[in-house]
Amino acid sequence: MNDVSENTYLENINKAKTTDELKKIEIELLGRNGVINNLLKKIKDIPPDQKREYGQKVNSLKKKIEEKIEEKKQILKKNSTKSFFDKTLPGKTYPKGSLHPLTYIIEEIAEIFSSLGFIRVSYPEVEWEYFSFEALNMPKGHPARDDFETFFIDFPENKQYGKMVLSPHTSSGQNREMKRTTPPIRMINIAKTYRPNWDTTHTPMFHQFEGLCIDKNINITHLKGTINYFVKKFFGPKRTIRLRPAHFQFTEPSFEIDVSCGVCGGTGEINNKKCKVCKSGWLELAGAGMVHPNVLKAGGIDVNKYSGWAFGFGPERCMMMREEMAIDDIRILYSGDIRFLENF
Ligand code: FA5
Repeated sequence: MNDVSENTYLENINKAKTTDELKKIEIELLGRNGVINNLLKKIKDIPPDQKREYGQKVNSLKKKIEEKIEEKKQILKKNSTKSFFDKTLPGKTYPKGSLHPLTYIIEEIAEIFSSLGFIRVSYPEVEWEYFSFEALNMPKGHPARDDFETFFIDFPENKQYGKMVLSPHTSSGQNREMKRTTPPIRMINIAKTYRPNWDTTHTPMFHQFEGLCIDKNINITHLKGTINYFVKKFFGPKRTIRLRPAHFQFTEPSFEIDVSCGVCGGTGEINNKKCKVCKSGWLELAGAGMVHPNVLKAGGIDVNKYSGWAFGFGPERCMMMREEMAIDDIRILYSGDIRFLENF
């Protein structure tokens, strides 16, 4: 019996994690064949003049052990009541989060085009002016650049590529895709785009998906067929499209694509009154056209061998034009309003 063994006994008591473990230690130390009793049994072998001191030491150790065990019992009792767990109570429920509704729409769009063999890509959100404009047949100072009002980045200008901008449209990816790969090209570029607008149909950050198809003998019928396929898959078999002449510097000829209104069935009227949603039976959906030869040339494509078309849609607008969505203000999508988001 020495200080080392005394410390070990007390430490073991301290380490006990459960009352069962403590009980086991108590038996080992204070039980009939335990440490203390064995020490007491040895008293007969102690010289008579040392017996008294020996007996006192053993009793003092016994007392310390008893006190420590009692103290530990109280601690374990307190802890066990604190962590009492009633398995029969109903579990806690936490509100489930979900992806933003537009993310689901984008995935759906990507899947439709993937089924037609279009490869999904995305190009820089912060882009050089060259890819957003020059490569798209819009040289510096060209008024058509005003149509894509642009956020400029405070960054040193590049001699070859000009200023840095927040990409104002996914058409910026056309030149990059032409340089990344060779025809046949089937690109679907889905990305964030930016313009300083804010009203019921415009937000400063929005998305676009850009289709680009370049191959031998590509013509407008392929463009119409592809968009028609998309519209029927996305909006339903009753919806139809029409192409209206328009102007984009990077396509020739160019079109606006309209989709028949899902609310009035494309008639423009409900109960002899003008349809409030479309007013005409048609909703404007996207810009499109045959890729301008200058754009193909800037991408290193042989214009005598290849032709192509491109389109650019806004997925937010597509979402709004779905009958079941009933969204009349695009800004709700980015308002962070949980009452709206919870519906998806
Ligand atoms: C363009 O951006 C062209 N790059 C489209 C294109 C691609 C034409 C390829 C030809 C060939 P536009 O500015 O019309 O075109 O925008 C296309 C679509 O983006 C719009 O129909 C609309 O759905 C969406 N859009 C444009 N600005 C915003 C905005 N501020 N907020 C939400 N959606 C927008």
